[in-house]
Amino acid sequence: MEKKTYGIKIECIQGDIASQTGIDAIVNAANAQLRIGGGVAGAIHRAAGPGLEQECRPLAPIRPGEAVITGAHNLPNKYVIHCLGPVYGRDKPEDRLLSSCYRNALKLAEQNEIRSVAFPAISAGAFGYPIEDAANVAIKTIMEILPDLRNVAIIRFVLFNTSDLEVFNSALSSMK
Ligand code: AR6
Repeated sequence: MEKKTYGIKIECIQGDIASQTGIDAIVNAANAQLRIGGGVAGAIHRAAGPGLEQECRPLAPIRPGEAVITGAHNLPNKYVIHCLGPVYGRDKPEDRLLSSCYRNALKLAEQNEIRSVAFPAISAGAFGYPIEDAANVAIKTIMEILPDLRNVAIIRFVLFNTSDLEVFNSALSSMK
């Protein structure tokens, strides 16, 4: 589904974050070392090629809630914004740290005059964040930031499977 608020389009789709043609920046659910890993990070680094890890090396490590930006190498985008989400049950307070990921990613997007950004469900895989809670934090945070955005006009959530898509759709539709 999609929604337009403050002139900004927010949409949720099912798909692979590493094949978002036509989107300026994709967001990586990174590890602290910004290395290739599993899940989103694995898909992004495999599609980007080894140049991405090389560019990431001097930027690591990052802490939960932080974000850094790099080029996109062989991906069909201009930038990758790498966020380290909280490990559920370990990095606290989880909701604040997860919210910071979205805030810091959008701050970098604004600074780099990025028009469109695609996010995965940060922390909702290997890091164990329950998908409903992760979706609510993600959508609520985005809604709070919308009035401050000047450059970003499209925010896309890319969910890997239909059940996660339904959860994000219902979080989005329940927001004013
Ligand atoms: N496109 C979109 N979503 C995906 C994709 C994909 N290609 N692959 C998985 N997902 P995760 P995290 C979904 O584990 O929880 C890594 O190993 C997945 O179903 O990628 O933040 C890193 O190296 C889940 O809903 O990120 C870190 O160590 C969501 O994306 C650690 O995992 C996030 O899953 C980060 O864990």
